[in-house]
Amino acid sequence: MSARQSHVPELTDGFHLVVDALELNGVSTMYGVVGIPITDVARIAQARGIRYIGFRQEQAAGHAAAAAGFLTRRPGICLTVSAPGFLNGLVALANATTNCFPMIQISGSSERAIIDLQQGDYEELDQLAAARPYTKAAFRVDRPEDIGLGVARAIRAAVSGRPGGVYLDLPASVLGATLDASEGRASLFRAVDPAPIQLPSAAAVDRALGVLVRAKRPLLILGKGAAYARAEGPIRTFIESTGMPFLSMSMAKGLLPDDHPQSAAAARSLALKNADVVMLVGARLNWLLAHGRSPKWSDECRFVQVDVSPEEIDSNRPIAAPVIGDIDEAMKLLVVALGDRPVTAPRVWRDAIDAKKAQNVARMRAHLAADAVPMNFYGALRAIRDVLAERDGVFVVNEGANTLDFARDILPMHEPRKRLDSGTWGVMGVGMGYAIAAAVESGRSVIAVEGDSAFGFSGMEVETICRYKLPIVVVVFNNGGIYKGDEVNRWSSDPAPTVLSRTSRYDKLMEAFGGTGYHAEDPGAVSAALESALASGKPALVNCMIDPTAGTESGHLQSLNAESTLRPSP
Ligand code: ADP
Ligand code: TZD
Ligand code: MG
Repeated sequence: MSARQSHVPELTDGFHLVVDALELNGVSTMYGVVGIPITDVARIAQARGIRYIGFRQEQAAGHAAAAAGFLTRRPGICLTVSAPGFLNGLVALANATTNCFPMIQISGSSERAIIDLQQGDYEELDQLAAARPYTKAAFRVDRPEDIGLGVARAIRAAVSGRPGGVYLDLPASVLGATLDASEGRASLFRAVDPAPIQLPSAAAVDRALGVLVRAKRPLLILGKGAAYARAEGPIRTFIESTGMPFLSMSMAKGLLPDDHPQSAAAARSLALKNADVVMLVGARLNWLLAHGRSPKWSDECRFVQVDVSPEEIDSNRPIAAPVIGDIDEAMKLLVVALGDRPVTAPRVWRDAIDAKKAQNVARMRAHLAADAVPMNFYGALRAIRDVLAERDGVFVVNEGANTLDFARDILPMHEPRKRLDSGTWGVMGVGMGYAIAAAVESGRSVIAVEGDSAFGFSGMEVETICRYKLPIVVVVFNNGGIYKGDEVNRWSSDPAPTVLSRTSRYDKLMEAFGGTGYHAEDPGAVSAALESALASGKPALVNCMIDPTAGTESGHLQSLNAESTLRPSP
């Protein structure tokens, strides 16, 4: 070897530094769609032992990353190409931010100098500017030696405080730039304590108990922030020692089992309307809780709110006792404080809730037993419920309108963080991404209960499910439409706006990619299909035929649906 060659420095480049930085910070899985300029990020990640799950469309990959973030409390990573790939992923990043899920979208981008002068580069877009309004934070790395810092800042921004979506822009020139390997190594670091636990003050805890002690009709509402905080231990102790009735928002279901005697789920309206003190634990007073306003709520109701985000307080109703901090820690402090200042939910209130529950449970039982022909939501969901009752650890993913509303009420959850659904935005298209992330991150089985419209938003990811051989059973509730399948277009021969083809055989789509398809027209066929699919642990899809007249427009959200009083007459 000549003296000259021996001085050639060992080199690294932006591609390697990105992967090195992610690995150093504990990232073990990435979701995405590759292409110019980020393909080698995925290859190098695989070479380093980071799992890369390649999707058919970025939106589903992004939803997978978001769900991974919710389930693991580490930022889910979504890798996208420039401009259109970036924009496809941005929907999921915005949805993650809205839902308070930690996620980082890492996107390649084109030549800055050309983008900034709008000279028409390949996939030209000012991605950083486009991402900023929809994210918790957005960064661009303009020099390879800043990659380590950019990754660390992105991680910290995603998981600290209220978690959310973070955008990290990596121009192709930075990915391809080389630098001395030792200089590169020295530029990387592991973020220390990226999500520091915050504690509420003793005064805040005391104030909260002061409000609760005087309550005649207290109610506790659990939201998905409590699920994210993994606070089921102290929450259960608090609820059981106070005797307070509780309601679980959909993704908080299972923190305490739905059949817990203090669950007020089957008396929800009565509980909301009559409560005089409501304690919100990781739940926002947004549209999902009617903003805390009448007529659903009492105007006299006072609030205790446990949340990590101080700006959330007073957003809809004045909060008498804000408790700002991590829910797990806050609930532990509240439990300790109960020792000196016990809170007891009055018996008459609990009895009133129990009486209403008994009525509603009997009514639901009759619906579930009715066995309507053709099969309706009740029959199909009874079958799914009974199969789930025999198994632990199965995830339920759920989207649609009626399919969502009925399944949320009928499928009981017994374990925390096992239900993933349309969430804060009521968004369609999350189903396959959420199901894939749940299976990838946990190795457990997933049942995705999907409206036929909802499934269509990410249906091609069935190929992804098959390619990675994931234990996912997709159940498509085929009622031939958005909400219903029986609308007739009174004005032309085109299908009506809400109509989809009811003759669709979604099961064949799964078969096309090597999975198992089932077609079910009655509850018995649904349970047989589910039993066999879950036992096999292989990808499956049940085309579950539902009466096209069974749903209602907008599901449970009719009050939000603006309808024209001036529709033309036929
Ligand atoms: P849901 O839709 O279930 O009602 P939301 O998404 O509206 O729940 O509310 C979740 C809330 O939980 C957010 O206000 C968020 O700031 C809060 N949160 C998330 N993680 C934590 C945590 N670890 N500790 C405290 N609050 C948290
Ligand atoms: N697009 C996106 C991204 N999210 C949405 N929520 C909608 C459109 C509007 N929308 C709903 O709010 S529910 C729904 C749409 C299109 C589908 C309902 O039909 P479904 O469920 O087949 O999924 P049901 O059981 O037929 O009601
Ligand atoms: Mg439908």
